[in-house]
Amino acid sequence: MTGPLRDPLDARVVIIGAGIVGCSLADELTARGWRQVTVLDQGPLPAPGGSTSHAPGLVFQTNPSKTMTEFAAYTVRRLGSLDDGGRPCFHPVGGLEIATTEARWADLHRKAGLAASWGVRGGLLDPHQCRKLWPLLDESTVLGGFHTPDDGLARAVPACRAQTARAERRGARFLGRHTVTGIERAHGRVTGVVTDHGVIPADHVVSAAGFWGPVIGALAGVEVPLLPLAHQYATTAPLPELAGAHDPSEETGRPILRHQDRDLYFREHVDAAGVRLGIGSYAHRPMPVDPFTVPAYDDAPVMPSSLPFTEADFAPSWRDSVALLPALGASRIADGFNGVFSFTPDGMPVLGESRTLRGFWLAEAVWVTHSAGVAKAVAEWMTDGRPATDVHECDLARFEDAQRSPAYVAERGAQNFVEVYDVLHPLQPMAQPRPLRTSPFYPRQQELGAFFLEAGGWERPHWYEANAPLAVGLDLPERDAWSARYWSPIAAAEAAVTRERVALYDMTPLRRLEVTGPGALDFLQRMTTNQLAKKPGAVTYTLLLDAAGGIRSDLTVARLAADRFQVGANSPADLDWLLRHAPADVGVRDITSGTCCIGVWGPLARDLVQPLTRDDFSHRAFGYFKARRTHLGHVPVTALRLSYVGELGWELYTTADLGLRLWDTLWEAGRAHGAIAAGRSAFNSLRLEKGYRAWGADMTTEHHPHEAGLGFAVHPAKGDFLGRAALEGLSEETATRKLTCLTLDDPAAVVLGKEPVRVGGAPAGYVTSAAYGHTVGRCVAYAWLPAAAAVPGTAVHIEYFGRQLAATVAQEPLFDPQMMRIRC
Ligand code: FAD
Ligand code: THG
Repeated sequence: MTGPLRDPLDARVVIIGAGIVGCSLADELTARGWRQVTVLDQGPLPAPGGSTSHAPGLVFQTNPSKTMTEFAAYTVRRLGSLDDGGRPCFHPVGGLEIATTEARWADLHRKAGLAASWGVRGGLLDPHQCRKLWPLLDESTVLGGFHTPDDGLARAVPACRAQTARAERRGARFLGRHTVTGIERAHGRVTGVVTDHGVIPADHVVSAAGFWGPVIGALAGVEVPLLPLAHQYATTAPLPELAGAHDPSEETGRPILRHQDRDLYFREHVDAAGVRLGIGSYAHRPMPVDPFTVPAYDDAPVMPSSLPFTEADFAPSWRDSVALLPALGASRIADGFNGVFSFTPDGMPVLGESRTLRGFWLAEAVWVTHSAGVAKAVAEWMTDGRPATDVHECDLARFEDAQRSPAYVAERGAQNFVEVYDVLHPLQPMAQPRPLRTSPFYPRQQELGAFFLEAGGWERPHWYEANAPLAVGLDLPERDAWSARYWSPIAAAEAAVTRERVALYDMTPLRRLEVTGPGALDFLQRMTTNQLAKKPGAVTYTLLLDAAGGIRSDLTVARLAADRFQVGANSPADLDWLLRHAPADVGVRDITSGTCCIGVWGPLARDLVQPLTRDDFSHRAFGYFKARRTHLGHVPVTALRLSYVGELGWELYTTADLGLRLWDTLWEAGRAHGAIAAGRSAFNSLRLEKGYRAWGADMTTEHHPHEAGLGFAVHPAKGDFLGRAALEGLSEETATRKLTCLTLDDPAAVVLGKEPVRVGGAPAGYVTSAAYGHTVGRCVAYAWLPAAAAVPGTAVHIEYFGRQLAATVAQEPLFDPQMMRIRC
């Protein structure tokens, strides 16, 4: 334990794994003054035989995730500044992704937008310009390319060596040929690491064991959801066509090249013998590897992470390589191997401290590309309690129970390998395993022709084909092919019915936590920003902040009894966060799976619900943001009067066993009022018109409440709460950037989210979420913009597939600012 008298800088850290992640983390921790850092590896240093030891080191920074792009950008800067024997550890040769299909060429336009959103330099090139960068390209097969001059090649082993040397100068120890065989623990904390050379005491243990993560996790009793897979990498014989252009000491010259339509990437290897081409392929069948049976370093033919090259698997990739670079036809594969590294169910790394074993950290499933950025974030997490960058997409706590089974991890991991270079629509679900989680209403939803997409393992209706007749004759603008995917004009009809009559929404996937016990009120008061000391029956919208005032989540808290609260939350990380902080006299429990919820919303919601109960559901008797227990027909329900879609109505909760009965009861009662079932697509449109934020997309820990337009939920006068001190002196007036409501000028234009926003032609921000506002007749987009631009009336442009769409900053909310529809 880190005793109270010990200097925090003397915390004893053991990092398992001296690959690029372990070495980078030792560097970052010692840079922050931590001086008791030990790095262990079972293999010899500096190339102990993990994935890093033979990584070709291509770094393409642009990623749909802002977080991942920032990790990569930091890695480029960090490795570029590292010196290994007088040579840098990063070559900024640039990156070139080429398109040979129309779909890819369109996607590269979208990618150029992402790059602009996250601040990566890049430009689209015509085939001729591509060929100038890569003379061997068959220009006739190429439609165009995306060139990113700051991407390049990381020299992973030299980067390990340089960071090791620097960390050692600051006091860190690196011990090769030390195999970890156990994790010691006491009272829910790590106390040490068992190795074949004895026990090393530790206050923190970080598993940076790459694809061996599940093995180390098993020693600690912590599930590590990743799947090791082999990936083919081959090198050609020296190519005379490439010779001469390079200085051999530079190792490489031309941009790294991606041919994603054929799941291929290329780099040059320059040495005294000439220039060879390295070819990596994701085109082959998934080849999973059991990390528990990987041979030890001395027993492995080459290295534990390097399996024999299976030539037959590479044959189609060789043909595709020759088709793209015809000069290869005269050459051959000289060398190859099947190299192993990690894939996760969602393609993102697994970072953070286990809640059940404190002091046990994971930094797994990280590419060389993101290594230094991840190391910085984990080091900040360990030393300051939070990373500066929002890491919710990488957080170990993001997985649902149903997403941690070995079967799920295996299926999704393999699928992520297959899809790694695919053109992926942001709404595109994975095919398997589905359906996994269904609400009790699922059979009725199927009867109504629900179109399901998946989130958190849940099947969620996006619209219902049964409503198709309502969409007939609607005058809707034509959509482009991309924005028309996973969308239907039926959603517009569902939105209209919600505004005009009443609709049923399946809110079952909305996370529900129960917080109970004598200390429950004090606990929630301390954890959240708003005043919760209200009578039972009150519902409050409130925020979870971290110590720096960053938004961890937004919640609704219903006080159902003096010491019982129902919390409407966002991700599994909310449960994790509350459990971490809960004192002994408070119980926190996730009740989502055993319960269900229907939102009944629209001007006729009261007409639908009132006849089903003897309780008075009038505005006077059952006000806005109030809760009560009642019966609707045979079904006991908890009713919360609130609405994320901005209409009169209730969220109606009951236990899962009664779910179908609740649905049927409401459905029957709804007939007289023209009620329909409506899906997420309409839901998202309605909530954006109303200006309601979605945590994770619109705001994260990188934002404080006043910037995000959520200052109204912060009540410093109620007493102390986590993050309060950090908000002191901050207000809407002091905010330098703001979450801003935009509407697109052209009523036919649509954007989907993450597009760059320009003000006066200069990059100014990015779209967080967007949807067509069917009531306002325009696309609504929320965006982060500098405060100076966040003034209603300001003209901006949103880039969509290379086109600059005119948009205007609007006064928010666009719909019902007087709350006439809700408070009635
Ligand atoms: P590793 O480098 O695997 O390090 C983990 C270490 O933990 C190992 O050295 C291992 O010996 C040690 N260890 C495990 N168990 C124990 C134990 N019980 N006791 C002690 N030590 C233990 N990434 C890119 O960004 N760009 C690319 O172009 C790229 N190309 C790739 C091509 C191939 C063929 C492969 C295989 C991977 C590629 N990657 C690429 C992925 C990248 O190499 C890995 O994601 C990255 O190197 C992982 O680094 P790491 O430090 O997490 O893991
Ligand atoms: N329902 C319930 N809990 C939830 C959500 C929900 N928790 C997570 C997430 N969704 C929270 N998001 C919101 C956002 C806005 C509102 C409710 C939940 C909302 N806001 C009103 C407003 O801003 O005008 C009320 C604010 C107030 O009166 O304080 O209704 O969908 N159960």
